[in-house]
Amino acid sequence: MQIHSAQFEISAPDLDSCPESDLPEFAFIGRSNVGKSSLINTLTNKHNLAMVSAKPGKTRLINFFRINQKWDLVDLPGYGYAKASGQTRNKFNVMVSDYLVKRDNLSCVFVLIDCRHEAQKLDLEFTAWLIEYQIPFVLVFTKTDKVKPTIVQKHIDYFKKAMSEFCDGLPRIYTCSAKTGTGRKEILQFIDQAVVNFSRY
Ligand SMILES: Nc1nc2c(ncn2[C@@H]2O[C@H](COP(=O)(O)OP(=O)(O)O)[C@@H](O)[C@H]2O)c(=O)[nH]1
Ligand SMILES: [Mg+2]
Repeated sequence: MQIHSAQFEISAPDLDSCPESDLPEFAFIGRSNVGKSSLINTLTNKHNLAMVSAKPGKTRLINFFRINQKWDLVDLPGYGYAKASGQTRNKFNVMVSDYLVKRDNLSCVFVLIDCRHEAQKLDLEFTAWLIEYQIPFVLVFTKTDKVKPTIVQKHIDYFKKAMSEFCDGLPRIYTCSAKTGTGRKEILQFIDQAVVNFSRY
């Protein structure tokens, strides 16, 4: 897929404030610092598109970007937002889970995982939660340029093994590097296909 246009659309503080839309949505989520903004910029070829999500006050909002006038990329707040107090964190979780569970035009969630670490409890818990709620998702292991391919593979295998404890099949898995552009083509190809299937449906 070629990216012809990518524009920031709107930020929403909760599900009710999300724009009405019939276009398929692809939501990106992961722990903060996982490389989400970098991946969004790489995918869209816009080197400060996701900057808007990093502006003070926007990091805890659902940010919508319209791509090629055909689909929406949705930047979700990082889960496990460590600095938020109990009440803020709770509100944030409700907002994200509300969006993920109830958004009708959500096509797929991209769960970003830092390939440099062994499977983290929070990431596993989140994938288990997605499975429980039957929300379609794929895994994206980020920052692959930072470690040797054997380490990347070891961490992917470990994650798969941990997931097999609570899930039958396994999700689609991608690897990416915002530095080298690895994985960009494959991820965009997957979205392209999902957009076609979504229109048919
Ligand atoms: N080497 C390398 N660094 C990356 C990559 N992706 C992100 N980073 C760096 O990791 C840090 C966090 O990235 P950012 O995209 O802001 O993460 P976010 O908090 O998930 O949005 C920044 O310093 C990025 O430059 C990558 O693929 N390779
Ligand atoms: Mg960011």
